[in-house]
Amino acid sequence: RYAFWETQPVAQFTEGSEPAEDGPIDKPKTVQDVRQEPYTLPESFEWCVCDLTDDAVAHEVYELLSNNYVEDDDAMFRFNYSAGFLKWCLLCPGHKLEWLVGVRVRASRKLVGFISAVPASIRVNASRVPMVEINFLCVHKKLRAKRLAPVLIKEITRRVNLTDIWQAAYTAGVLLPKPVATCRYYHRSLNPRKLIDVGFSRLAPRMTMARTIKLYKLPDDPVTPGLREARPEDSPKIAELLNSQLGRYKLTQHFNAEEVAHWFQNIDNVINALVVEDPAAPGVLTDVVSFYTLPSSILGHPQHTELKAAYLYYTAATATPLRQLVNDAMSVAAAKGYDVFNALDLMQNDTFLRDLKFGMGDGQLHYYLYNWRLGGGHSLVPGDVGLVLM
Ligand code: NHW
Ligand code: EN5
Repeated sequence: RYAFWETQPVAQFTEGSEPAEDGPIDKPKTVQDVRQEPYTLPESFEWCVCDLTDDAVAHEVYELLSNNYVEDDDAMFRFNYSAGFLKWCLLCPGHKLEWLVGVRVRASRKLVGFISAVPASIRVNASRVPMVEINFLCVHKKLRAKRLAPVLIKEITRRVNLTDIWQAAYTAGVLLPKPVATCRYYHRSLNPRKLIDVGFSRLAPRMTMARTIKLYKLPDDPVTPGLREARPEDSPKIAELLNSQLGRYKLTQHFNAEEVAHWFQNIDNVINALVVEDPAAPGVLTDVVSFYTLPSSILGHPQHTELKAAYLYYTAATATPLRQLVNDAMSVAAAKGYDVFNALDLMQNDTFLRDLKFGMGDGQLHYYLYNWRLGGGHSLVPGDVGLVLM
């Protein structure tokens, strides 16, 4: 069934009696044990490092993904990560250019494959493990089903292992051996007319367009006193707030202040991070809410070409009701012209999805760990997950 994944140190569907404790699946190895030579590609291809600090290269990666990356089940929409977004999320603290792996056609130099890794401190139950997050695995549509993906995966594994990191976290819409958790996408219409026009959503039975637009109307401005954009100097306080709130989950990321300064900043059309500064206690931050921008191309529509989507990133609520915080973030997004606000059912999100008029999407998101087993083969429920990948 899974010719490649059956050979990898990942939990398998067939396992019966797993060890009771969490821990690595592979026997311990050292950097000396790691193969020195890159894996062999078919003769007509070659490896390259995609130096995203070079805007021309960032644009090549953008073009590859824009034409060949993830689509929904009915091939109506395709993720269209912007070049600026790719630079932000792949040139993060601790990034290594050798982990931005490309495959080019030797003859033409055309970029036809990509995979990335960025470092992250991941906590699984009681263990804090240095890992990488793997993302943006992509093979050009004309080169599919030729077993190039396993070569990309083995090569990035080798490059990560060379730095003495042995575990990874990744998410995918497809089912592979074996998810640690499975989450669902939820969608909140901000611009229902356009969503209906392009087939992203439908007019509910017995609803008119006018009533639908009214139903989804949001306030022009946020209502929480003290809500403002996060600033670089907030980072130590945000880190404290966030890590303490993320303490409740079984799978999550630990952020240091430098990482917070990167992941919780405000870059137009890339990332928005808001904080609540207690109006009664200047300098005290009580809440955080953030969302990232990931448009989708609308495939084959005569008028509309792009769906502007915001994705809820991390939240940390201690003084403001989570529901109000997220509603404020949605008001901000609506005012900025986003068409839809998306969220997963992880963290405590199930406490507001209904009230805030989110509807369940047709997509799932499976969470995976490489070379890390959950004791007893137990999997997590969405409410145990406090990890959001881009
Ligand atoms: S998930 C998004 C992945 N990208 C896309 O879906 C874009 C559109 N599709 C494509 O570009 C986010 C191709 O279809 C891809 C597969 C490249 C997906 N993850 O080359 P073959 C991520 O980026 C397995 C993992 O012939 P292809 C996370 C498949 O099951 N494996 O197929 C990435 C089969 O193996 P099997 C996937 O269609 C995490 C084999 O690939 C997969 O031309 C990566 C077939 O290969 C997926 N999304 O190319 C793992 N989709 O066992 C990281 C298919 O069944 C692991 N496959 O025979 C950790 C590494 C680091 C460790 C460090 C310690
Ligand atoms: C790695 N970081 O399927 C990520 N999206 O629901 C890779 N559906 O947008 C993994 N099919 O339900 C990504 N509208 C896996 C997801 C791949 C993309 C995907 C789904 C998520 C999606 C939309 C459009 C469906 C079009 C037909 C959807 C219904 C929304 C509606 C809004 C109003 C209230 C009811 C629901």
